Amino acid sequence: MRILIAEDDLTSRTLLTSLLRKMGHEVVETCDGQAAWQALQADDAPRMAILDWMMPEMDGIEVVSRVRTMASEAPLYIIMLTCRDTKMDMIHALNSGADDYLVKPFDIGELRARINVGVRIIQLQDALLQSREDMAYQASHDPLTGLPNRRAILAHLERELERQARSGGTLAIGMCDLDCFKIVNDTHGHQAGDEVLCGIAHLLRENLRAYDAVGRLGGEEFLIVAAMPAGTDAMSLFHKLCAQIAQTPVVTRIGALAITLSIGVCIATKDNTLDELLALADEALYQAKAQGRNRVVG
Ligand code: GH3
Ligand code: MG
Ligand code: MG
Ligand code: MG
Ligand code: MG
Repeated sequence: MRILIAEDDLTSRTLLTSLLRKMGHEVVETCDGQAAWQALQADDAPRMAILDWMMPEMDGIEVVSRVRTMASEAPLYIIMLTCRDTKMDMIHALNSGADDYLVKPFDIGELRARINVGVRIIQLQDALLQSREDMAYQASHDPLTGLPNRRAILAHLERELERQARSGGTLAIGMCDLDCFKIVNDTHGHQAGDEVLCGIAHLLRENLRAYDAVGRLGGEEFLIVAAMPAGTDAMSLFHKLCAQIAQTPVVTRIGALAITLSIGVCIATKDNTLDELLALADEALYQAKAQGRNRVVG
Protein backbone atom coordinates (compact mmCIF):
# COMPACT_ATOMS: atom_id res chain seq x y z
CA MET A 1 0.00 0.00 0.00
CA ARG A 2 1.17 3.55 -0.70
CA ILE A 3 1.28 5.51 2.54
CA LEU A 4 1.92 9.22 2.92
CA ILE A 5 3.98 10.45 5.82
CA ALA A 6 3.78 14.14 6.72
CA GLU A 7 6.22 14.87 9.53
CA ASP A 8 8.60 17.82 9.95
CA ASP A 9 10.83 16.09 12.48
CA LEU A 10 13.59 14.26 10.61
CA THR A 11 14.27 11.57 13.22
CA SER A 12 10.63 10.71 13.56
CA ARG A 13 10.11 10.69 9.77
CA THR A 14 13.13 8.46 9.15
CA LEU A 15 11.96 5.98 11.78
CA LEU A 16 8.43 5.90 10.36
CA THR A 17 9.65 5.47 6.82
CA SER A 18 11.90 2.54 7.60
CA LEU A 19 9.18 0.92 9.70
CA LEU A 20 6.61 1.17 6.91
CA ARG A 21 9.06 -0.08 4.29
CA LYS A 22 9.85 -3.09 6.48
CA MET A 23 6.11 -3.78 6.59
CA GLY A 24 6.20 -3.85 2.78
CA HIS A 25 4.52 -0.50 2.16
CA GLU A 26 5.54 2.16 -0.33
CA VAL A 27 6.22 5.50 1.35
CA VAL A 28 5.62 9.04 0.11
CA GLU A 29 7.54 11.38 2.44
CA THR A 30 6.65 15.03 3.01
CA CYS A 31 7.90 17.40 5.70
CA ASP A 32 5.12 19.98 5.84
CA GLY A 33 1.35 20.15 5.55
CA GLN A 34 1.32 22.05 2.26
CA ALA A 35 3.43 19.36 0.55
CA ALA A 36 1.21 16.66 2.09
CA TRP A 37 -1.92 18.37 0.77
CA GLN A 38 -0.35 18.58 -2.70
CA ALA A 39 0.65 14.90 -2.66
CA LEU A 40 -2.93 13.98 -1.77
CA GLN A 41 -4.27 15.79 -4.86
CA ALA A 42 -2.34 13.53 -7.24
CA ASP A 43 -4.22 11.05 -9.45
CA ASP A 44 -2.53 8.08 -7.83
CA ALA A 45 -2.63 9.62 -4.35
CA PRO A 46 -1.84 7.34 -1.39
CA ARG A 47 -4.82 5.70 0.30
CA MET A 48 -3.44 6.10 3.81
CA ALA A 49 -1.73 9.04 5.50
CA ILE A 50 0.13 9.39 8.77
CA LEU A 51 -0.03 13.06 9.68
CA ASP A 52 1.86 14.98 12.30
CA TRP A 53 -0.26 17.69 13.94
CA MET A 54 2.26 20.50 14.28
CA MET A 55 4.01 21.20 10.99
CA PRO A 56 5.10 24.30 9.09
CA GLU A 57 2.93 25.81 6.31
CA MET A 58 -0.23 23.90 7.19
CA ASP A 59 -0.86 21.81 10.28
CA GLY A 60 -2.17 18.24 10.29
CA ILE A 61 -5.66 19.28 11.41
CA GLU A 62 -5.95 21.65 8.46
CA VAL A 63 -4.83 18.88 6.07
CA VAL A 64 -7.44 16.48 7.50
CA SER A 65 -10.20 19.09 7.33
CA ARG A 66 -9.38 19.88 3.70
CA VAL A 67 -9.23 16.20 2.74
CA ARG A 68 -12.68 15.63 4.23
CA THR A 69 -14.25 18.39 2.15
CA MET A 70 -12.97 16.75 -1.05
CA ALA A 71 -15.39 14.48 -2.88
CA SER A 72 -13.45 11.30 -3.45
CA GLU A 73 -14.37 7.83 -4.71
CA ALA A 74 -11.89 6.11 -2.43
CA PRO A 75 -11.64 7.76 0.98
CA LEU A 76 -8.27 8.39 2.59
CA TYR A 77 -7.49 6.60 5.86
CA ILE A 78 -5.77 9.06 8.19
CA ILE A 79 -3.78 8.39 11.33
CA MET A 80 -2.89 11.50 13.33
CA LEU A 81 0.44 10.96 15.06
CA THR A 82 1.32 13.72 17.49
CA CYS A 83 2.89 14.59 20.82
CA ARG A 84 -0.32 16.39 21.83
CA ASP A 85 -1.64 13.97 24.36
CA THR A 86 -4.76 15.37 26.00
CA LYS A 87 -8.17 13.82 25.53
CA MET A 88 -9.39 17.18 24.13
CA ASP A 89 -6.70 17.05 21.43
CA MET A 90 -7.65 13.54 20.46
CA ILE A 91 -11.35 14.42 20.27
CA HIS A 92 -10.58 17.49 18.19
CA ALA A 93 -8.47 15.48 15.72
CA LEU A 94 -11.08 12.72 15.34
CA ASN A 95 -13.86 15.28 14.95
CA SER A 96 -11.80 17.03 12.29
CA GLY A 97 -11.79 13.82 10.26
CA ALA A 98 -8.89 11.67 11.43
CA ASP A 99 -9.66 7.94 11.55
CA ASP A 100 -7.17 7.14 14.28
CA TYR A 101 -4.97 8.94 16.79
CA LEU A 102 -1.62 7.94 18.20
CA VAL A 103 0.56 9.81 20.69
CA LYS A 104 4.32 10.24 20.30
CA PRO A 105 6.60 8.70 21.36
CA PHE A 106 4.70 5.78 19.88
CA ASP A 107 5.03 2.09 20.53
CA ILE A 108 6.21 0.38 17.35
CA GLY A 109 3.96 -2.64 17.86
CA GLU A 110 0.95 -0.39 18.36
CA LEU A 111 1.67 1.67 15.25
CA ARG A 112 2.03 -1.53 13.19
CA ALA A 113 -1.28 -2.85 14.54
CA ARG A 114 -3.06 0.44 13.81
CA ILE A 115 -1.69 0.54 10.28
CA ASN A 116 -2.97 -2.99 9.77
CA VAL A 117 -6.42 -1.88 10.93
CA GLY A 118 -6.27 0.86 8.29
CA VAL A 119 -5.22 -1.62 5.61
CA ARG A 120 -8.18 -3.87 6.50
CA ILE A 121 -10.61 -0.96 6.29
CA ILE A 122 -9.19 0.17 2.94
CA GLN A 123 -9.49 -3.37 1.59
CA LEU A 124 -13.13 -3.47 2.69
CA GLN A 125 -13.78 -0.13 1.00
CA ASP A 126 -12.16 -1.41 -2.19
CA ALA A 127 -14.27 -4.56 -2.14
CA LEU A 128 -17.40 -2.44 -1.68
CA LEU A 129 -16.45 -0.09 -4.51
CA GLN A 130 -15.69 -3.04 -6.77
CA SER A 131 -18.99 -4.75 -6.07
CA ARG A 132 -20.82 -1.49 -6.66
CA GLU A 133 -19.07 -1.20 -10.03
CA ASP A 134 -19.89 -4.83 -10.86
CA MET A 135 -23.54 -4.27 -10.01
CA ALA A 136 -23.72 -1.11 -12.11
CA TYR A 137 -22.13 -3.00 -15.03
CA GLN A 138 -24.53 -5.92 -14.71
CA ALA A 139 -27.52 -3.59 -14.49
CA SER A 140 -26.59 -1.93 -17.78
CA HIS A 141 -25.16 -4.77 -19.89
CA ASP A 142 -26.54 -7.81 -21.62
CA PRO A 143 -24.71 -10.83 -20.21
CA LEU A 144 -24.75 -12.82 -23.47
CA THR A 145 -23.32 -10.27 -25.91
CA GLY A 146 -21.72 -7.78 -23.51
CA LEU A 147 -23.55 -4.93 -25.27
CA PRO A 148 -25.53 -2.29 -23.37
CA ASN A 149 -28.90 -3.80 -22.49
CA ARG A 150 -32.34 -2.45 -23.35
CA ARG A 151 -32.47 -0.09 -20.39
CA ALA A 152 -28.99 1.31 -21.09
CA ILE A 153 -29.40 1.86 -24.82
CA LEU A 154 -32.80 3.51 -24.32
CA ALA A 155 -31.32 5.73 -21.61
CA HIS A 156 -28.57 6.65 -24.06
CA LEU A 157 -31.16 7.48 -26.73
CA GLU A 158 -33.04 9.64 -24.24
CA ARG A 159 -29.85 11.57 -23.39
CA GLU A 160 -28.99 12.00 -27.07
CA LEU A 161 -32.48 13.34 -27.79
CA GLU A 162 -32.07 15.93 -25.05
CA ARG A 163 -28.66 16.86 -26.38
CA GLN A 164 -30.04 17.18 -29.90
CA ALA A 165 -32.86 19.43 -28.64
CA ARG A 166 -30.25 21.69 -27.01
CA SER A 167 -27.52 21.80 -29.62
CA GLY A 168 -29.07 20.57 -32.88
CA GLY A 169 -27.55 17.94 -35.13
CA THR A 170 -29.12 14.87 -36.65
CA LEU A 171 -29.80 11.71 -34.74
CA ALA A 172 -30.53 8.49 -36.58
CA ILE A 173 -31.82 5.34 -34.98
CA GLY A 174 -31.75 1.92 -36.54
CA MET A 175 -33.76 -0.99 -35.24
CA CYS A 176 -32.11 -4.23 -36.38
CA ASP A 177 -33.68 -7.67 -36.31
CA LEU A 178 -31.96 -10.87 -37.46
CA ASP A 179 -33.67 -12.54 -40.39
CA CYS A 180 -35.27 -15.95 -39.88
CA PHE A 181 -33.31 -16.45 -36.71
CA LYS A 182 -35.78 -19.02 -35.47
CA ILE A 183 -34.53 -21.30 -38.25
CA VAL A 184 -30.94 -20.98 -36.96
CA ASN A 185 -32.10 -22.15 -33.53
CA ASP A 186 -34.31 -24.89 -34.96
CA THR A 187 -31.62 -26.18 -37.31
CA HIS A 188 -28.44 -25.79 -35.29
CA GLY A 189 -29.61 -25.53 -31.70
CA HIS A 190 -29.98 -22.77 -29.18
CA GLN A 191 -26.28 -22.71 -28.38
CA ALA A 192 -25.32 -22.01 -31.98
CA GLY A 193 -28.06 -19.35 -31.92
CA ASP A 194 -26.40 -17.73 -28.92
CA GLU A 195 -23.06 -17.75 -30.70
CA VAL A 196 -24.68 -16.05 -33.69
CA LEU A 197 -26.08 -13.33 -31.42
CA CYS A 198 -22.61 -12.76 -29.97
CA GLY A 199 -21.02 -12.76 -33.41
CA ILE A 200 -23.54 -10.25 -34.75
CA ALA A 201 -23.14 -8.04 -31.68
CA HIS A 202 -19.40 -8.04 -32.35
CA LEU A 203 -19.85 -7.27 -36.04
CA LEU A 204 -22.24 -4.41 -35.32
CA ARG A 205 -19.82 -2.88 -32.84
CA GLU A 206 -16.90 -3.38 -35.18
CA ASN A 207 -18.62 -1.80 -38.18
CA LEU A 208 -19.93 1.24 -36.36
CA ARG A 209 -18.01 4.38 -35.49
CA ALA A 210 -16.79 4.89 -31.94
CA TYR A 211 -19.47 7.53 -31.26
CA ASP A 212 -22.34 5.34 -32.46
CA ALA A 213 -24.05 3.33 -29.76
CA VAL A 214 -25.51 -0.13 -30.15
CA GLY A 215 -27.39 -2.16 -27.58
CA ARG A 216 -29.43 -5.34 -27.41
CA LEU A 217 -33.12 -4.50 -27.16
CA GLY A 218 -33.97 -8.11 -26.44
CA GLY A 219 -34.10 -11.45 -28.30
CA GLU A 220 -32.51 -10.98 -31.73
CA GLU A 221 -33.16 -7.25 -31.86
CA PHE A 222 -30.52 -4.55 -31.59
CA LEU A 223 -30.84 -0.78 -31.50
CA ILE A 224 -28.32 1.58 -33.05
CA VAL A 225 -28.19 5.24 -32.04
CA ALA A 226 -26.06 7.24 -34.46
CA ALA A 227 -25.34 10.93 -34.15
CA MET A 228 -24.86 12.10 -37.73
CA PRO A 229 -22.35 14.90 -38.29
CA ALA A 230 -23.46 17.50 -40.85
CA GLY A 231 -22.94 16.21 -44.39
CA THR A 232 -23.10 12.52 -43.51
CA ASP A 233 -25.93 10.35 -44.69
CA ALA A 234 -27.64 8.12 -42.16
CA MET A 235 -29.17 5.81 -44.75
CA SER A 236 -25.82 5.03 -46.35
CA LEU A 237 -24.38 4.20 -42.94
CA PHE A 238 -27.11 1.60 -42.41
CA HIS A 239 -26.94 0.27 -45.98
CA LYS A 240 -23.22 -0.34 -45.59
CA LEU A 241 -23.74 -2.00 -42.24
CA CYS A 242 -26.48 -4.27 -43.58
CA ALA A 243 -24.31 -5.32 -46.55
CA GLN A 244 -21.28 -5.85 -44.31
CA ILE A 245 -23.23 -8.19 -42.02
CA ALA A 246 -24.65 -10.11 -45.00
CA GLN A 247 -21.22 -10.74 -46.48
CA THR A 248 -19.47 -11.71 -43.23
CA PRO A 249 -20.19 -15.30 -42.13
CA VAL A 250 -20.56 -15.73 -38.37
CA VAL A 251 -18.27 -18.42 -37.03
CA THR A 252 -19.86 -20.85 -34.57
CA ARG A 253 -18.84 -24.26 -33.22
CA ILE A 254 -20.95 -25.93 -35.91
CA GLY A 255 -19.28 -23.89 -38.66
CA ALA A 256 -19.64 -20.52 -40.33
CA LEU A 257 -23.20 -19.33 -40.88
CA ALA A 258 -24.45 -16.71 -43.30
CA ILE A 259 -26.68 -14.34 -41.36
CA THR A 260 -28.62 -11.34 -42.57
CA LEU A 261 -30.59 -8.70 -40.78
CA SER A 262 -33.22 -6.12 -41.55
CA ILE A 263 -33.01 -2.53 -40.34
CA GLY A 264 -35.77 0.00 -39.78
CA VAL A 265 -34.37 3.51 -39.69
CA CYS A 266 -35.83 6.77 -38.52
CA ILE A 267 -34.32 10.20 -38.21
CA ALA A 268 -35.20 11.97 -35.00
CA THR A 269 -36.71 15.43 -35.30
CA LYS A 270 -36.77 17.99 -32.51
CA ASP A 271 -40.15 17.11 -31.08
CA ASN A 272 -40.20 13.32 -31.39
CA THR A 273 -40.63 11.47 -28.13
CA LEU A 274 -38.64 8.33 -27.52
CA ASP A 275 -41.74 6.17 -27.87
CA GLU A 276 -42.68 7.79 -31.17
CA LEU A 277 -39.20 7.16 -32.54
CA LEU A 278 -39.22 3.52 -31.52
CA ALA A 279 -42.66 3.08 -33.09
CA LEU A 280 -41.45 4.68 -36.35
CA ALA A 281 -38.32 2.52 -36.46
CA ASP A 282 -40.41 -0.55 -35.68
CA GLU A 283 -42.80 0.28 -38.52
CA ALA A 284 -39.85 0.72 -40.92
CA LEU A 285 -38.43 -2.61 -39.74
CA TYR A 286 -41.78 -4.27 -40.40
CA GLN A 287 -41.64 -2.90 -43.96
CA ALA A 288 -38.10 -4.22 -44.42
CA LYS A 289 -39.27 -7.69 -43.38
CA ALA A 290 -42.33 -7.47 -45.63
CA GLN A 291 -40.20 -6.42 -48.61
CA GLY A 292 -38.10 -9.57 -48.31
CA ARG A 293 -35.56 -9.01 -45.46
CA ASN A 294 -31.79 -8.30 -45.66
CA ARG A 295 -32.50 -4.65 -46.33
CA VAL A 296 -32.82 -1.18 -44.85
CA VAL A 297 -36.04 0.80 -44.86
CA GLY A 298 -36.23 4.34 -43.56
P1 GH3 B 1 -37.94 -12.65 -38.83
O1 GH3 B 1 -37.03 -12.65 -40.01
O2 GH3 B 1 -39.35 -12.35 -39.19
O3 GH3 B 1 -37.45 -11.73 -37.76
O4 GH3 B 1 -37.94 -14.13 -38.27
P2 GH3 B 1 -37.27 -14.67 -36.96
O5 GH3 B 1 -37.26 -16.13 -36.99
O6 GH3 B 1 -35.95 -14.01 -36.76
O7 GH3 B 1 -38.24 -14.08 -35.85
P3 GH3 B 1 -39.07 -14.77 -34.74
O8 GH3 B 1 -39.60 -13.64 -33.91
O9 GH3 B 1 -40.06 -15.73 -35.32
O10 GH3 B 1 -38.03 -15.60 -33.92
C1 GH3 B 1 -37.06 -15.05 -33.14
C2 GH3 B 1 -36.30 -16.14 -32.48
O11 GH3 B 1 -35.23 -15.65 -31.72
C3 GH3 B 1 -37.15 -16.98 -31.57
C4 GH3 B 1 -36.38 -17.02 -30.28
O12 GH3 B 1 -36.30 -18.31 -29.73
C5 GH3 B 1 -34.99 -16.57 -30.69
N1 GH3 B 1 -34.26 -15.97 -29.60
C6 GH3 B 1 -34.60 -14.88 -28.87
N2 GH3 B 1 -33.65 -14.64 -27.93
C7 GH3 B 1 -32.70 -15.60 -28.07
C8 GH3 B 1 -31.49 -15.91 -27.38
O13 GH3 B 1 -31.07 -15.21 -26.43
N3 GH3 B 1 -30.76 -16.96 -27.80
C9 GH3 B 1 -31.19 -17.73 -28.84
N4 GH3 B 1 -30.42 -18.75 -29.22
N5 GH3 B 1 -32.33 -17.49 -29.49
C10 GH3 B 1 -33.09 -16.45 -29.12
MG1 MG C 1 5.77 18.49 13.96
MG1 MG D 1 -37.53 -10.22 -33.55
MG1 MG E 1 -40.27 -11.45 -35.30
MG1 MG F 1 -35.94 -11.90 -36.44
